Amino acid sequence: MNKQHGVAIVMAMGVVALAAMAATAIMVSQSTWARQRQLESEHAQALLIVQAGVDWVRAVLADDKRRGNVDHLGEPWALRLPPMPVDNGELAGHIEDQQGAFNVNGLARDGKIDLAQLERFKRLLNLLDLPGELAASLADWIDSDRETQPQGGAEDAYYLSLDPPHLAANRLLLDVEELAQVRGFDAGVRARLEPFLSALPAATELNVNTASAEVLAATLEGLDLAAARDLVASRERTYFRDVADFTARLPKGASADNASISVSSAYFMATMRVNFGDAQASGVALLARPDSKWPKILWCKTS
Ligand SMILES: [Ca+2]
Ligand SMILES: [Ca+2]
Repeated sequence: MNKQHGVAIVMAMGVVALAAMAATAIMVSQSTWARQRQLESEHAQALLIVQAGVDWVRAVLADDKRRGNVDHLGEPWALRLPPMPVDNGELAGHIEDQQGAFNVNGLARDGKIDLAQLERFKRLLNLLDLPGELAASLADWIDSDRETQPQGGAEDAYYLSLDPPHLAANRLLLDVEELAQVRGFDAGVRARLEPFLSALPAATELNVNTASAEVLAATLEGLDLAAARDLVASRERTYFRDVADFTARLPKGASADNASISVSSAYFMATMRVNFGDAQASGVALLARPDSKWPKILWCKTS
């Protein structure tokens, strides 16, 4: 074989090899692209199922309202259902009463701190072994003035010293996640505290039928955590029919401010998780249920 012939053969082999490589590369990229497109389409469908799930929750809550005004954990909306099969996937979700949590937005009324509610929040922090100064920082974040609360308060001067600088919000929280911006509410504090909190668009009563022992102990005068747990155990046997039933069943020495408690709720959180094909989607929606009206979506976050 002469040298020229050899070069021609090697080049021809190269051309064939490169053509094959190019063809493979195109096929790979086409299939990745097709795969990507398929995942996007499945994710879009999963999001539609999340939305359908939120509408399902609204129907459940509307139906519950027609059945009566008392809301308790033995009702259908509070059930933890197994994931529901949907075509090519499944939907799992649950509903939580937001008036069973401590509503941080009750700390201020018309921009002014509600001192009784601030004391209750301090009690909750104490029960959870968290520093009491957090109450002052949160109060300043929400109150409309720019004067710093004693013991741990923080207004613009503090937030302007941060990088990047910002201002105190001086309004109600839109969502509990906003606590991340408030002085002292680091990830560890939030993980401990957030299961007990809600951030509703107005001050609300605490639903004693759905509140945790911790929040009950924080809200009621003279009720320690052990007594609050007994009260929850008693509630699991027989829910509280009304506020009078609740106060009659309080242990000696404990007292409630009747204006701050209730046995019914108007705010709920729906949490949805969907698997569809190979895609996943999730959604969280805050729902308001005004009297005899279809529940409203106040906000909905999906991913
Ligand atoms: Ca303020
Ligand atoms: Ca202030």
